[in-house]
Amino acid sequence: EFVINLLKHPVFLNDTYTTKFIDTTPDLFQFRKRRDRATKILTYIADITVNGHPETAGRPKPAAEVKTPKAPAPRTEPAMGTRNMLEQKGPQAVADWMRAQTKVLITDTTMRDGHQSLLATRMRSIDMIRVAPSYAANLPQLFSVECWGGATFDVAYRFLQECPWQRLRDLRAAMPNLMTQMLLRASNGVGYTNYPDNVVQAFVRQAAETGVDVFRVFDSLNWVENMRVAMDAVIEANKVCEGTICYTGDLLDPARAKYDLKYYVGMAKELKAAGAHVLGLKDMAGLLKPAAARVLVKTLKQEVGLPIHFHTHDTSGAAAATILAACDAGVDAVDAAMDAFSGGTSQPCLGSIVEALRHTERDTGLDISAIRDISNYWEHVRAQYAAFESGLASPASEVYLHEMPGGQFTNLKAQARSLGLEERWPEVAQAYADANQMFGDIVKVTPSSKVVGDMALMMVAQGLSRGQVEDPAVDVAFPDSVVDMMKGNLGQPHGGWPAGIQKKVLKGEKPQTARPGLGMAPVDLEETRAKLSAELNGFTVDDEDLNGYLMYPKVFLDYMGRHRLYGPVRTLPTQTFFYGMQPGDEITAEIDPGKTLEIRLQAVGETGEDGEAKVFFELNGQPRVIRVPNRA
Ligand code: 3PY
Ligand code: ZN
Repeated sequence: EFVINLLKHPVFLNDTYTTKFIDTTPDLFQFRKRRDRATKILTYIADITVNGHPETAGRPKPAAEVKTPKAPAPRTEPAMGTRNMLEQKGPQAVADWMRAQTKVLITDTTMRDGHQSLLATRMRSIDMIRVAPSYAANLPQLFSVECWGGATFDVAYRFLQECPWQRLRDLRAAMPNLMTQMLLRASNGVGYTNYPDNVVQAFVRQAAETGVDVFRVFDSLNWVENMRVAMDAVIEANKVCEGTICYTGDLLDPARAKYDLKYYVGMAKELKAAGAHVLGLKDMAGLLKPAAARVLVKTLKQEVGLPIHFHTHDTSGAAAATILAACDAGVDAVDAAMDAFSGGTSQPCLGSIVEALRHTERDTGLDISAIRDISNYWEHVRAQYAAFESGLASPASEVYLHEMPGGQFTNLKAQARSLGLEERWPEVAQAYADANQMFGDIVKVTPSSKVVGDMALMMVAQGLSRGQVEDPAVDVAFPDSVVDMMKGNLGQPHGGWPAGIQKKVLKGEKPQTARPGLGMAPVDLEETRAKLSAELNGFTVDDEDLNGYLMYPKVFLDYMGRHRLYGPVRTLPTQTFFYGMQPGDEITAEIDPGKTLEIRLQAVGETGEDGEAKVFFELNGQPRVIRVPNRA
């Protein structure tokens, strides 16, 4: 039995703060009274029922028959897993154990990269926490569960109105035998910009304490110099440091010789020297082809000696072939996603890889019926998020042209749509490739990929060719992100920035070549905590909140402001969260362990002269009327 404590976080217990958000949006809610959490939740449901959720407006709706998903029952007590090994013997022992296995080890990415790549990162914690005990009990042989970091951190606060730390704590508690894994953008933390060293260090310390076991650390320009602070912090926390190479280009193409075998081996050796326990091989766009994987994995194994953990995306449709080739070549661990969250811009299908390796030397030993049960659950989860589907229906060999990361592809498409450029997508893809070459053929992954995307959209929107952009005689107003990157604020790429474009972008300003963190003063953490607390009317700011604020000050404050109005909405079923309720609907929400609200929507009344709608509920059998402004 696991106790899933949804609500012990102080954010949910303290009710005394206000923020600018409330001051600046007085129309949102007229009431000033302190309200209990149940009333807040009812207010949220009433508001969404009357006004709709801004995130799902105008988007496809889940089918009428979609129900709250039910997780498969744990079949036994959780057996000992990798987490127990880490706790008892430390990260080096885990790495040694990895190398000693003949079986291929599997990481499930469904709870992080799977939905980040397929559903714009919108999966809510409750849908993960509900199935976590089934993972612990039924799939104890998993290497790890990737469930945190990357884009999930800010999306939780920003769009899902929930605390990412609490998600981590709950998942950690529900899977005590399995290693949790996160994606960390080195000095860029889980953000899009370089942070001061002590902010990165504090973030890693907190992530380790709240529940991350494996840190996959990468730099968006593959600059090891810019990874050390984060890697050192992971090692210091006694967690598994997966120092990661981002793969780009085409290893076997002589025309792309910038990223050849020597380059990757050199970087891998640097990562080993920097203390990596495991070598991550991150093919974020899914560009590594099977034959190249064979060569790369075999050589890295021979030359470096670290266990290798391979991550790819199935955008091309050929990723499973690459994974199997990597397995032949001796890769130690691979990433995959459960059926319903696999394929396309996500990872290849976990169950299919397990079956492909069955009865071979490298058999994973995972139970296919347990995988199927869990995967069926995920299918129901995905059905709830129809609003966030990208509509990408088939494999895209075009990925070899533009080289966009799986997590960016659908995002950039949505951005193009919002600029009215959707019809001209092939031009965007070409411009992305051109912008990449213009910047010197760089590694493209968050945040460098965003810079290339910004440039590409601008080129298409303004009808600029690469030649024109590079021509000193043509005036170009470059996107801020491009200026920032050319200044050296994301670090240095292999071979440096091309002098011509850098000069044009910077208009004579001198770029920096030192590690960006070197020039950043440390943040006074206690002073920041005190100021934040004052801004929140004396709310006690714990370390998790402080670290959330340091990564995303405005996003965090907005989250806190909404939290004061709406309370612990993370406990609502996903359908209710995004669509409100229909008269006659009944739901339950567990706002504390053992404290469950039974909520029934009776009716939505007329909107009065004051512009407020009355919404009639039954809360645990008692009638409650909630008034919300009708903004619809
Ligand atoms: C992220 O940084 O969020 C990524 O998924 C990069 O691949
Ligand atoms: Zn990925």
